Amino acid sequence: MKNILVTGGAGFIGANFVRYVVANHPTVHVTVLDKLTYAGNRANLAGLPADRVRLVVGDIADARLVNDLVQQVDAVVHYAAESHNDRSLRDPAPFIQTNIVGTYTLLQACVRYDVRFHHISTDEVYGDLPLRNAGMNDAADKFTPKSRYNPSSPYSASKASSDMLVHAWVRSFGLRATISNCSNNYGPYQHIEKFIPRQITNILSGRRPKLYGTGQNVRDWIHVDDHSRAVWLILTQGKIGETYLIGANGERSNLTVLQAILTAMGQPVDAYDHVHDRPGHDRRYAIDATKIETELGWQPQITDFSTGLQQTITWYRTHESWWQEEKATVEAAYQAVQTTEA
Ligand code: NAD
Ligand code: TDX
Repeated sequence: MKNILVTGGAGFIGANFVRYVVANHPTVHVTVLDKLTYAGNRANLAGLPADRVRLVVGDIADARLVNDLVQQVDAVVHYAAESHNDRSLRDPAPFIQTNIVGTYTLLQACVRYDVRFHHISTDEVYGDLPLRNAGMNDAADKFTPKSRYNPSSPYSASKASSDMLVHAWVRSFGLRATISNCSNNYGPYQHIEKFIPRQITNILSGRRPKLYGTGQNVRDWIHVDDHSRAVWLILTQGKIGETYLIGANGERSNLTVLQAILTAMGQPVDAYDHVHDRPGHDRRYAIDATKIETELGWQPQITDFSTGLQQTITWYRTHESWWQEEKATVEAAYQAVQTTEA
């Protein structure tokens, strides 16, 4: 792998992946294709060497541009997407266009030029799991590569559709592709509309954190750097046609995570507001990562959530200029649809 195209490389996970590649694989050159939507930010790639990383601003659904870029590389790592469930409930159209039509456009180009393709997806394609009862067998109730697709939101349905396209292009056209479905990421450069950075920046800007519903919903948290390491392994050693699930045994209720943030930031544990729940809110996600652990030898390295969270809080504290300008707009958009519960 000498030249790779990273779509969505100016977003949260894509930018962290580009930084991981630059730091750990010195012979690789990265071209980023990113539309710089509200979620993309040039600043996420600031400071990277110009002879290793090039940013092309454009749309993954632009077939001419995509064909031009794909024929110049050995592999495509496809992160670009509309990624936020709440937005997909308000306006699904860009999710269909980018996540489905955009992925299709990349697949066609990769078949035409016989380029290796890695598709970044989410555990949300499998829908949700029941909340765990005390004494329940751990391994028995997690998502595995054999779990049934059962997406709940327009976002997760569009990602499920894109996964299906990849499967079909492998089987019908011999595309050299792999898929990974990862659990909830946290770390630096995550957009402040998302749960953890929203609450951190609420506290930093004198606002109260907002919890949906009762806060009993469970997410399976993984540090973004562990995700990047896993994707690199799959890209270089994964088996064509296979799906790998990535997760770090990080199940936590939203309330637990919020209270950890409040405590780490010196606030009382009840200093937050309950707001109305997300429609169709998935109850619980949990990943069984046995396959990538046994077949590729991957293990998460950032296993202490409180340390990872503290580093993330410090990052937002020391990068106020990265998020401050947008904060009022993001909160105003939420306020238009979310009312505080009595
Ligand atoms: P993000 O919203 O932070 O970044 C998405 C990036 O894609 C942005 O830079 C945006 O400008 C770009 N983009 C959007 N539409 C585009 C288009 N039409 N053409 C080119 N670029 C476009 O998202 P993220 O959280 O970094 O997620 C990245 C990928 O990882 C997504 O595919 C998402 O489904 C997947 N994923 C995310 C998580 C998570 O916890 N955030 C977990 C599992 C999988
Ligand atoms: O203010 C909030 N309060 C709150 O309680 C927000 C923004 C969220 N939540 C809850 C909803 C979820 O249960 O926190 C949980 C996490 O919410 P999000 O950050 O919006 O993430 P989620 O919906 O779980 O989806 C994320 O993980 C899977 C990413 O956004 C997706 O791109 C990824 O596929």
